[in-house]
Amino acid sequence: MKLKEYLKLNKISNKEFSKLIGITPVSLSRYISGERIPEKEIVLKIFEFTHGSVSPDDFYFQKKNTQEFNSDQLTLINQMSKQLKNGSKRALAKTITLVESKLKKDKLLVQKIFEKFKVNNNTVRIGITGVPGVGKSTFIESLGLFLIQKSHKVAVLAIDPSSKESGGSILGDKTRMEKLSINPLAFIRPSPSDGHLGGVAKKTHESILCLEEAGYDIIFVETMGVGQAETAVYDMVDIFLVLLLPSGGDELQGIKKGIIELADLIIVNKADNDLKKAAEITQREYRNAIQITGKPRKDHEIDVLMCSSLKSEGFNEIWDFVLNFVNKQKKNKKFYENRESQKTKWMWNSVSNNVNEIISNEIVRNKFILKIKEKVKNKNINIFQASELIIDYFIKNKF
Ligand SMILES: Nc1nc2c(ncn2[C@@H]2O[C@H](COP(=O)(O)OP(=O)(O)OP(=O)(O)O)[C@@H](O)[C@H]2O)c(=O)[nH]1
Ligand SMILES: [Mg+2]
Repeated sequence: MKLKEYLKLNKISNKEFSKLIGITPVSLSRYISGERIPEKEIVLKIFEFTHGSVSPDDFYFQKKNTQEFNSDQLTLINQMSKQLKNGSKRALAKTITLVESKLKKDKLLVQKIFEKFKVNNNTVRIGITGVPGVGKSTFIESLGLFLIQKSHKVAVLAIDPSSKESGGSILGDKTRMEKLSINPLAFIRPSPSDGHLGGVAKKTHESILCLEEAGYDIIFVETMGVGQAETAVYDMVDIFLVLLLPSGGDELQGIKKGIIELADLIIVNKADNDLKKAAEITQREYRNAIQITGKPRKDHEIDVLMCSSLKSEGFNEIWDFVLNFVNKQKKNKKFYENRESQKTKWMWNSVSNNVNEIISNEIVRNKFILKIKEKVKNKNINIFQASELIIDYFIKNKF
């Protein structure tokens, strides 16, 4: 990073820093402005004092500064942030589209918009999983409407296992939440999974923050109970619900066993009409099963409840459980710790996404990499050497 950025980020004055490395403030400001390039010893000292954040390259190569916005762009950012804060659905949809964009210029805009976001711990982020057809969308629609009646604003991020070929998300979910999607106090966004982590949209965490900024205080994240997506969603929410079908005596359903262990609450859906009896049996079975599997996480007793999403039955009990859970977590500070550690996970996620993006952009057109590929093909070098050379190249030139 440039020295100017480093000093700003670490709140170090020019005077202080020049003293640290033993030069005059005037020389330092010349180095910062690029008017002069420092001597080798000074460059090394700066490298050492900044723990490698400011490297020799930052003085010798003038990278195009893409961080600066012109006044029109700044006005646009301010306008968008304001509209978002006022709850404009248009601004919200636009911001999430920017969040999902892979373009560098959009990423910079997103960063700028996010700078204005305030921490909001008065929201509840709810992850919902279960096998296809268990009724996740119906459940979210009914519970969502139930919560809107209690004066909440409800948002839904449905992570679609969209096929790579179509490149888009299945619209089914939106039509399945017919009533919720037209409600002024609700916002539904199907996110294309982009083939990442078996279905989790890369940008779900960022999208959640946008929704909260726009005033949505209950955020549902729907995902299917079949892949790795669950653990990723689990890492983004405050409470994780697993929906089950009434299976009346069947052993564990077509859901991965590990997913049950992630559950903060298990809900047997479709407890209505002729499925009611089967639902009661499933409830009993799972209540027994969770006792056997031992202590739940988070010092919290998990439970198995029943509901009918079609008939909107059982929601009072479910919502009481959710509120109780969140309040307890807030009391013992786990809620805040959890959100903090999720931020760190988000950071690493973002690092690895960016690194992957940089690498995959280069793989197809970089002459050096193509040469290495050729060498491997001709058996001039082995895979270990090739991977080391490539990593070395990226560290020196691209990161
Ligand atoms: N009897 C009954 N049927 C329900 C209930 N909830 C959902 N269904 C039905 O189950 C079917 C699947 O519901 P969805 O809400 O689309 O299920 P989903 O889990 O979101 O499915 P995917 O998104 O494909 O994974 C639909 O035909 C619903 O009408 C319920 O409480 N009772
Ligand atoms: Mg669904």
